[in-house]
Amino acid sequence: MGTERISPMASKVFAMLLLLLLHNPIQASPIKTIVVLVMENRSFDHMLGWMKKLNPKINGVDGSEWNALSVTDPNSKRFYFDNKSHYVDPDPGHSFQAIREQIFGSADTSAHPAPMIGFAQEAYSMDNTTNMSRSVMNGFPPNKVPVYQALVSEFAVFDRWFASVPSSTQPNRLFVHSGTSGGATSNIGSLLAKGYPQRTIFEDLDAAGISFGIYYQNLPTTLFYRNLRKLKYVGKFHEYGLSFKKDAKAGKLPGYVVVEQRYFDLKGSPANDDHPSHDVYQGQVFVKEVYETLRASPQWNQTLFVITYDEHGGFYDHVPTPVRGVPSPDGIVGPEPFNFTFNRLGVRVPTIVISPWIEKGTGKS
Ligand SMILES: *[C@@H]1O[C@H](CO)[C@@H](O)[C@H](O)[C@H]1NC(C)=O
Ligand SMILES: *[C@@H]1O[C@H](CO)[C@@H](O)[C@H](O)[C@H]1NC(C)=O
Ligand SMILES: *[C@@H]1O[C@H](CO)[C@@H](O)[C@H](O)[C@H]1NC(C)=O
Ligand SMILES: *[C@@H]1O[C@H](CO)[C@@H](O)[C@H](O)[C@H]1NC(C)=O
Ligand SMILES: *[C@@H]1O[C@H](CO)[C@@H](O)[C@H](O)[C@H]1NC(C)=O
Ligand SMILES: CC(=O)N[C@H]1CO[C@H](CO)[C@@H](O)[C@@H]1O
Repeated sequence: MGTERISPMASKVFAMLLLLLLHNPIQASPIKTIVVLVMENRSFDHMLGWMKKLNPKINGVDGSEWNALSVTDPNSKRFYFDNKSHYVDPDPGHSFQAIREQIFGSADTSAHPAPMIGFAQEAYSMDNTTNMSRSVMNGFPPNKVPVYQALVSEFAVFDRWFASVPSSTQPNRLFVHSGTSGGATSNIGSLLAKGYPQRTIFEDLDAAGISFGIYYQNLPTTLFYRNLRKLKYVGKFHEYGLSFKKDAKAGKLPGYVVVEQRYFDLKGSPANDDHPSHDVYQGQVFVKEVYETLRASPQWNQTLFVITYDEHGGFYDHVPTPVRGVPSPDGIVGPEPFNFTFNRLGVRVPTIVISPWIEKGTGKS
């Protein structure tokens, strides 16, 4: 497993890669269990950019990167990328329009490569104290995200992995297991409640005779796929606390495992999805728990664990997001007023792939 450039259609390719790994009749793969954890709303540079200090092959930051408060004013205050992120951050904008401004500095999307200049400016439009502008131009020093620090140094970090849609959480989460958002470019409660109709990797796995299971905490977002609500899949949903450690310990994890985190704070159980303003420390504790559980499982030797993020959550990233040659997954055009044709990707997000079959410290662009 290397970290060669992942094609722009990250999740579509991702889904195919997973199927291939699990179901390759020609070459026997040692991987029999793939575990997927999709964290929330943080960019690559925000979480992992400073890890370049530990491994110069990682396409991260060195502090020379900056955004101006106003992209049209040459004398505007500059915010250089810094290492002072806090565990509990404000929640910057990440709607379709907000992300367009972050990437291009305006509503004009013609620039190529994408300039990545409008993060501080967009944050300023939400908070004119400049506090949020400063916070989007910051990342964590490696020792403040020690679990990722360890995983990045031991396994593979992907530094060319972009959110599938330059928009919010649910369109991107829909992409993860079905390679499309079915036209969604925002979180639309009524459509999510109805469920999205597209075919997913779960039906493909089912058809190929490969087992799958969803270990959820307070809400399985995989239920936003209508097909997963079929009665025959009821037994695929397991309460994380009751079943994950037990199944892992017994060597009974299915072939494709989705671990869903706690998306809401409950009394005594803080949210652990890393979505601002949720505490990143809780996310670290959770990732560590999943990792330790897998490592201790008799299935570890055949396991591939993928940690990725749905989207960048409004935080700066310096790598131009692909804006040319991105194929639409299904030709569906997004709703007005943007009529988005799914011809560009979102901002780069952290992705770490973990397996005993991965060479230590794999990370290059
Ligand atoms: C791990 O898997 C490989 C190939 O499937 C096998 O040769 C090896 O013995 C296994 N090691 C352990 C510790 O199970
Ligand atoms: C910031 O916004 C507040 C109102 O929302 C306004 O009173 C204040 O003048 C603004 N400050 C600056 C620096 O624009
Ligand atoms: C902005 O940050 C300053 C200094 O950290 C703090 O005193 C102030 O309360 C913050 N303002 C807002 C609106 O968060
Ligand atoms: C943050 O960056 C500064 C300047 O490069 C450096 O001196 C400092 O040690 C860094 N802080 C941490 C916690 O890594
Ligand atoms: C989006 O599509 C609608 C309906 O086809 C059309 O009326 C509108 O002008 C389009 N808007 C843009 C910005 O292309
Ligand atoms: C769990 C959570 O709060 N996630 C948020 C991530 O961002 C989207 C917007 O894209 C919010 O709607 C989600 O609530």
